[in-house]
Amino acid sequence: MVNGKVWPNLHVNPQQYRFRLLNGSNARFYHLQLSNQQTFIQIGTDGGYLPQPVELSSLLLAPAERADILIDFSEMAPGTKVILTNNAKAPFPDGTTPDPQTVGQIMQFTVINAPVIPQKKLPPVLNHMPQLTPTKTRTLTLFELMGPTGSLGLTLDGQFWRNSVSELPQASSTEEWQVANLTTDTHPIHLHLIQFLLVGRQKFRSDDYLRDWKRLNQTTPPGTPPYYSKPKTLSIEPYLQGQPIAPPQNERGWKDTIKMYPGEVTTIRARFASQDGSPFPFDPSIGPGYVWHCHMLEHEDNEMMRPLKILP
Ligand SMILES: [Cu+2]
Repeated sequence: MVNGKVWPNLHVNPQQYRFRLLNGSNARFYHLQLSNQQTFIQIGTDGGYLPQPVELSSLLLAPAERADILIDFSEMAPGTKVILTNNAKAPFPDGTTPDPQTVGQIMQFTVINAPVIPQKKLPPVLNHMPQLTPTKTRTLTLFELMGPTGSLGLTLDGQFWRNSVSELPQASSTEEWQVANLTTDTHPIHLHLIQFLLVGRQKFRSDDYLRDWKRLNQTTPPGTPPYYSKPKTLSIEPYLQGQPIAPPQNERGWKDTIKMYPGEVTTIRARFASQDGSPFPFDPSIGPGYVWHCHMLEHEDNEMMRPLKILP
């Protein structure tokens, strides 16, 4: 469904169009492509322009992620129909392939007979990203609570929403968050209040880390309810595998929601200040405070959300 319509058609002039995409689905990821295999250009992410325009043949968009893209219809003859398709498995990444006749189709464009409007050339540089230097590093986990008959829910660091606040960044400080995904799903992790930068991702021995993390931490009280209160940090360094994976070109802009893949540690740098680095024009330490959470609705409403309190 696009803007409230199922499989809509949009008549387009033979020219370049700008589309601002938001994945508003509960849990479904979209891996978008054009049916004529044409490439398109991404110019923006969640929080503004990318450093440079990025040419893409496909785009993976998780729930709550945004993308600012340009599609050029100027080379297409009037009457041409192009379909925006999706082949992302659900749940992502190991679920079932979408039916090409239903959720495999998003919308159709039909090129109409109209004069071609010459397009403006894109500037080579769209935005300048700052170098963020962290003064604190946190290692956190995406953690599935398992019971004798299977999953009991998804959590951040094994904690419930109601457990005391554990993420309390100082206003105007920069923190590096290394988030180890110990589950089998990709989670779009969203921080409120600020935009952050992706440092990179890296594979790690998640089974060994999970085993050692459970040894280090005890459930409170043991058994039921099976949550972890004030979990201790387990260094991720000894478990890392291979080389760090640099951010893809189209994830090098400001983000507030980032895909965290299974078996990977995702590292972000967050400056708890205005986007330009200046102090907030308000007191962010005043309640009720903020949150960070997975943006899949069924996860965030089942404990995969935690308070985020800013210290003055
Ligand atoms: Cu999730």
